[in-house]
Amino acid sequence: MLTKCFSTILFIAISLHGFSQTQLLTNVYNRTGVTTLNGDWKYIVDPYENGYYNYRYEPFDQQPAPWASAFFLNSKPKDASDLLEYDFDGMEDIQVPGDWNSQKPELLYYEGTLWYKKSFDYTLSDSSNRLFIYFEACNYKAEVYFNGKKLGSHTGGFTPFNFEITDLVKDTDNFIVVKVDNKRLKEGIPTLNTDWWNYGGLTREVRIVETPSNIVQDYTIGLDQDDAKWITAAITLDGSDIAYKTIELLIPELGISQKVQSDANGKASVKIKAKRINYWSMESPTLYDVQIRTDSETITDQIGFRTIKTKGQQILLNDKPIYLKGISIHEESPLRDGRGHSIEDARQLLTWARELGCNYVRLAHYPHNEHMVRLADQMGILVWEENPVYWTIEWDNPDTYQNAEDQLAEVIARDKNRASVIIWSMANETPNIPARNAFLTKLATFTREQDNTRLISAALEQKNFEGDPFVRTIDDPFADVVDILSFNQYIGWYDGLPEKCSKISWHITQDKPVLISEFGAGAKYGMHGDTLERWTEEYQEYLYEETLSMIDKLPAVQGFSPWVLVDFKSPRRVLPVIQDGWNRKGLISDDGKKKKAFFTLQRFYEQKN
Ligand code: GCB
Repeated sequence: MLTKCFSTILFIAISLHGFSQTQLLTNVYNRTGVTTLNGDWKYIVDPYENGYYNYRYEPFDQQPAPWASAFFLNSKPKDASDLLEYDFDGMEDIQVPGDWNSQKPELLYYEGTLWYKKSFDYTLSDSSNRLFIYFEACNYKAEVYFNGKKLGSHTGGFTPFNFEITDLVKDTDNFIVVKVDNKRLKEGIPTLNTDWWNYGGLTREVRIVETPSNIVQDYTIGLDQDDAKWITAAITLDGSDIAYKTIELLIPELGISQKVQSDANGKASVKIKAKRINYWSMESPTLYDVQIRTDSETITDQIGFRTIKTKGQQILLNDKPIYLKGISIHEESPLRDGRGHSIEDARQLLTWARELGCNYVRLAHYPHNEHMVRLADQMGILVWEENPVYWTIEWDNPDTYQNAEDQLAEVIARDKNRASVIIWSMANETPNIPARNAFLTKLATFTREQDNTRLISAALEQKNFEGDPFVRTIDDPFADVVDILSFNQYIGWYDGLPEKCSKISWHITQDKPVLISEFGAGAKYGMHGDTLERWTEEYQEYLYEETLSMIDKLPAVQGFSPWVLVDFKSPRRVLPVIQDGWNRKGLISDDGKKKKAFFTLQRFYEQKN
């Protein structure tokens, strides 16, 4: 990880460790040697988890000799007299990537276990090579088995994980079985209660990654945030022969070709003085081709170089103040039903954001797929990434904390080389109580240790100042921890009518940049009426007009991300005819039609320099 170790010009750390199965392979997005396992998989719906537990409710995968009825064995009857009560190959297909809810009408509301199976042949192109199976995301809990052996499990629905299968792969008849369980859990991250659809399944791509025996397992390359003339790089090798190896870092357009030697542990760090960098910015999102070469492989990436800081109430990109013209986005496909996962989904969402005039998006309320941040890098759109710590979770539960930390570590590992990502958000609308304060403070400390080159925030809540309903303040100890003070507010929707905005004054005392992370109102596309008639486009438009004029008078506000770009599915939203299972606060309807408020915000952003 990039941390304070870059204070010296050339620093090589020395330690030795092997590849653990859960350590994330870097940059699978761009790697060579990738074979997709997308497409048809067989599936079994298993609400009683009959393929996982025996009749004493003991997990089969913890028995010395699991019965053939354990689904992960993918058993077949040996002869006509053999009793077996499942057969993957006789089942229907399901598409990966994809959630099951939107693919199978009978599974729309299903929350529980579904087993996935895919068979494939695979021959290593070199017998000394290694093989990994990489999941971009699986919601929520995955138990992963390969050729009848357990590889491990993973918790958390929105971040990647991988396992090494080098010693288990055969030339023919491999089978991968994944038990996916999306039951909501009180102790989970997120917990039982959210305002979005709990899409289950192998929701993003699954890939087989073949690598040489010694690999570049991880790297962090970016600008020194204190001195933008320097590029810093930290590289970790993995394999049996990684000590004292020459690693070459090439950035041809900057004339950089720097050799560095790994330590006994396969780690290397270097700091390079760079001339004439075109810094990555919204107007000019320059990405440089970067190569990391070892004697066994070359990794390529496209990386932008920029600094991001705060100074008093300002946010500085490359030392210049910026105003974040944003919008919040859920990861739903704008092109079909269900969870978004494709580059086309990402492109449509970000193109709409661009059309709105945005230079910034809040990716709510969990890490979105990698296409989003890769495209944001290319398009010059700044990104807020969020951990799914939402509303009221089990603040006192150490396992819950660990789960939150793991999910955050995984998204940081995936996206730390993306210039577009400027904010790590710890949480959304959490209660101001001691256990939560301790939890989030620990999470923020962890995040800074992992990545001290970005800003930390969280969507907090506002409250009445000294009991006055017309004066609002942010009175929250976590406000002292964050770099950017963000809060959600729904004056005019959950809190009075739109004209209330003009009566509110703000008592914000923190000397930090302020972002309004949410405001909004529900409107059904095509429903028209008076400005005070709920659910009409006119009400939503009026609320935007009133809120924008309120915000414009607040000098501390450095940007905002209204709720939300597109209507999204939520089982909380049951009002017939109007909601029918959709949160209608989108500026765009679920079938892609722009509501009046879209143009109100677009006009505001046009005028805002
Ligand atoms: C919020 C939440 C968001 C909800 C939204 C709403 O404050 O952060 O997840 O969807 O309000 O529509 O009520």
